[in-house]
Amino acid sequence: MTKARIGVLVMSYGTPESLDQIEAYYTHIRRGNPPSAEQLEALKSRYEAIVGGFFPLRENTNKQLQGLQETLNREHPEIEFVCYHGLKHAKPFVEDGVAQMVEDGITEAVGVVLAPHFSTMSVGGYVKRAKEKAEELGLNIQFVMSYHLHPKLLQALSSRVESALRLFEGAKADEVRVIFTAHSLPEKILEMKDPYPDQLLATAAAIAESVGITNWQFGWQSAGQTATPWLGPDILDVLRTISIEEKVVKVLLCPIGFVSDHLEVLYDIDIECQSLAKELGIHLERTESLNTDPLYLETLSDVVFEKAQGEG
Ligand code: FEC
Repeated sequence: MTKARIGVLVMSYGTPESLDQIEAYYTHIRRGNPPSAEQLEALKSRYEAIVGGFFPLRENTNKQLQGLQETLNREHPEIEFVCYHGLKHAKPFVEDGVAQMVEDGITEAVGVVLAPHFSTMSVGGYVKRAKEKAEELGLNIQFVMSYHLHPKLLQALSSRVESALRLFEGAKADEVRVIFTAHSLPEKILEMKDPYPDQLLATAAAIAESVGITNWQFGWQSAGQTATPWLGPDILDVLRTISIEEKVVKVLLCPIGFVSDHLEVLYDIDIECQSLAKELGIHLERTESLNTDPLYLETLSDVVFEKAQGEG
């Protein structure tokens, strides 16, 4: 008997592969509006400043996709799972991934985004594009919408918080302020009753409970430079406020909205937040990114398998 074959569309943000691709990438993010020369230079210099290679997201996403495919096929040998990239702002685009599946003869598929929390503007955007292309090509595809409270995800994140707290040698229990962060979005998502902020707070509260910390809060990061207001408080303002008003000197940042090392972690936290922390006299640490943590890959494998079985 031949095995059932299921395609998995692994959707993620996408990144340029070289400095000369940044303009096209940025233009795509800005829905076809090219950035000004100053905006382009500012973005280029952020990529050039990050440690660990210019574009680590590409390699990390490749490894996550490979790891997910291996985990799925190891845990469910009765099915053949084949994973495909579907990137939001770079090639292969979400639509390319769907088209490739159809070309390869796949008829049943599951889509999952490498971001645990649902927002109409993030996960909703990926799903809409994949659905439209799948309908056009006659592919049957189901989507995982969020997995922010999956026990293995919480376990992976909690153990990262515990390890990073040990970097504050000699600190008393609850002396370190733990700040959970995620990518900000335009405030207008609140009018749409978007679940994004509540899902993020639920993840943060579950980690805090499992680690046994009470000294924690939430902050938004990486807001865009647009005329419309974005969700706040911004993490840089949070650092200033807790330093000035509460005299906090030990801070651990835990970017729960991201699953990989990339610009928003390696620049926005490791360079921008770290430099402000130094100015303020704060000892700042960050939890390690999930990248290919087996618990994260098992989380993805579980939610994809459940969806393929018509559950979840
Ligand atoms: O390392 C890399 O090359 C890519 C890092 C990267 C990730 C990422 C994830 C998210 N974003 C989300 C929302 C927005 C909205 C805008 C926006 C703009 C940018 C720009 C860059 C960028 N984002 Fe991003 N994002 C990453 C990188 N993002 C670069 C453009 C310059 C800038 O504003 O900094 C505003 C778009 C607009 O102008 O309309 C909104 C969300 C996530 C997390 C979920 C996900 O991964 O999809 C939400 C990684």
